[in-house]
Amino acid sequence: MWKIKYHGKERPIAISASWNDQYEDLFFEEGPLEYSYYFDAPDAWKDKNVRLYFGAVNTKSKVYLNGEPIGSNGIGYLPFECVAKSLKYGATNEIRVEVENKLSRDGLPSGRMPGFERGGNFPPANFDFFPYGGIIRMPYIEVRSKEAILDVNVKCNKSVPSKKSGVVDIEVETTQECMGKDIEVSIGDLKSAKKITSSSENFHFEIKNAHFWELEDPYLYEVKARILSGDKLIDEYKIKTGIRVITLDDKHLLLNDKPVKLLGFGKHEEFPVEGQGTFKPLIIKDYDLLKWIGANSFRTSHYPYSEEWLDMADELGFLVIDEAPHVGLEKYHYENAETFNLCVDDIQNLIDRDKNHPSVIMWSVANEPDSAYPKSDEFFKKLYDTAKSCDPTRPVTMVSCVPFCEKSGGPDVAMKHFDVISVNRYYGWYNHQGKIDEAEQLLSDDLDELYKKYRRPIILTEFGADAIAGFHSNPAQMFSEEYQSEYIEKLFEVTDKKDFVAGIHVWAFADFKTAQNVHRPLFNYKGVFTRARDPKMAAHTLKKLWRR
Ligand code: GCB
Repeated sequence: MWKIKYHGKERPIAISASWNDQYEDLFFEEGPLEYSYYFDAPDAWKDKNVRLYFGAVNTKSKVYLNGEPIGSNGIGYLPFECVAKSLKYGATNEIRVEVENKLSRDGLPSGRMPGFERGGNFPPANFDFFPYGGIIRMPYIEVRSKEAILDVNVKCNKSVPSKKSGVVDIEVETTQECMGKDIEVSIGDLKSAKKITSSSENFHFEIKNAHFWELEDPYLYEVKARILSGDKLIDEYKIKTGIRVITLDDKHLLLNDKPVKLLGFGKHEEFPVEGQGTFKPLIIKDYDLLKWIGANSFRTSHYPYSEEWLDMADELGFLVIDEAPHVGLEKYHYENAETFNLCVDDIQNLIDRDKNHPSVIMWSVANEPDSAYPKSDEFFKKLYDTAKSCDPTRPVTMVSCVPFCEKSGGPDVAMKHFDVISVNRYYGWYNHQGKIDEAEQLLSDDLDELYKKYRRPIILTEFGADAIAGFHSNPAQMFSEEYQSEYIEKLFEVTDKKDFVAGIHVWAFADFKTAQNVHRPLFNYKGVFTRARDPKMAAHTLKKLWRR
C-alpha cells in the first residue's frame, strides 16, 4: 500500500487517484505531500535496465529512490520516467515522491492570476475544472535487458484506401547494445528482417488488400518487433494499431478518403472520490453511453487522458481530438520563455505517447487561449510547427473562443495557422441568455463568417447549457432540463445544415466538479449525463438526433 505524509502524519492512500477526495483535510491541499512505497528488487535485475515509469503525477513532483533524487516532472497529465540508479539489489527499496499541486501563474494549467484574492475561483484555478492533485496514473517498474527496443513508430498515411493498399512505415528505436544483432519486424502476416546498424531502423511494408480501420469496423493489426541473437529472443515489443488515413479538403475531415462528421462531446476524466485518477469501470461505462447516444468522437478536454481511453477508442472505433494541457493561456504566458518551452515539451511528449493510436485523428495544442493578443500569433505558429514536425500525418488545431473570452480585445490572430478551425460558442447561455431563437441566428451567421474567412473545415468544439437534473420548466428556462434539451437540439440543427461543419461536440458529456465561484453550485452542470452518468432529457434528445 502507498502511504502519504502530511504535516508529519502518515496514512494509507490509493494511487491512480487524486488525494483530494480520499481525506476531508486533503480536499483543498496543494502540497507538497510525500508519497512512499516499498518494493523488493531481486539480484536477477543486476544486469538489467531498471526504470520507474509514471503515467502522470499532478502536477509537479520530485522522485527519490532510497533517498537519492532520480527524477522529476514539471507538468501533470503526461508520462515521465526515472532511471533507478540508486537501486539496491537483493534488498527492499523505498520510493518517495514529493508531489506539489500549487497553482501558479507560470504553471500549466495556470492559476493565481492577478486579482484572484479579490473574488476569483477557490481553489484559484484559471480554468473551469477542479485542480485535483496526486499520483493519478499507475506507476510501474520497468525491468528490461540492456539490449532492448525503446520505441516503435508506425506511419500509414501513404496508404491508398480506394485500392485497399496499406503502405506502412515502421521505425524501431533500440539501445546501443543492440548493434550487430538481428531485428525482425512484422505487421499482420508480413515480416521483414535485417541486422541492426543504427539506433533507429526503418521498415517499409506494402499490404495488398489491407483491412482498413473504419468506425464501423475498427480492425487492428498487430505490429511486432523482435531482437534476436541467432535463435534466441532477446527483446520483443508488441502494439496494436490500425491502418487508416486522415486528410482534409476545404470543408471536410476525411477518414480513408470519405467525409466523416464528428458527433460527440468535450468531457473530463474525473469522478467522485477518485478525482482525476484512472477508473476503469468509468471508462467502460462512458464508452457504453457514447455508443448508446450515437456519438462517434470526443475531445480529451483539457488535457491528455490516461492511455486506457485511447486503447478503447482504437478498439471500439471512436475518433479523438487529443488535447495538450494548455488551458487559459494569455498575454503573460506569451511573454514568458519558460511557458513556451513547457508547451513545446508537452506537445512532443503527448505526440510521442499517443502517435500509434488510430483513434487519434487530430492534435489540439490549446483550449481557449487569448489568441487576440498580438504575440499569440508567433507563439501559436511555433506550437503548430512543433506538432507538425513531430507528426506530419495528422491535422493540428487550437480551440478558440475569441472574440468572446479574450482579455486583450480585437480579432483572433492565431487561428489562421491551424488546419481545422475549432471554436467554442455559447450563444443563448453566456450571451443572449435565455433566448434560443436569437442564438440560432447568431450561431448560423458566425459559422458562415468563419467559413468565408478561413475556407477550412470547422468544428464547433463546445456549445452547451447547464441543466440541474430534476429542474423542469414550461416554457423552457435556463438551468431546466427542457432548456438544455431545446438549446442543444436547435443549435445542432443549425450546424447540421452547413456542409463545412466537420464536427460538433456538445459541452459536456457529464457534469463535473469545478473550483468554487458564484456560477458553479459545486459542479458545472452542462453534462447531458449527471456526474453519476444518469441521462438528462438532452441525452435522450441527442440520441434521437444522432441515431436517426
Ligand atoms: C468553456 C471552457 C470549458 C468550460 C465551459 C463552461 O468555454 O472551454 O472549460 O467548462 O466553457 O461551461 O463555461
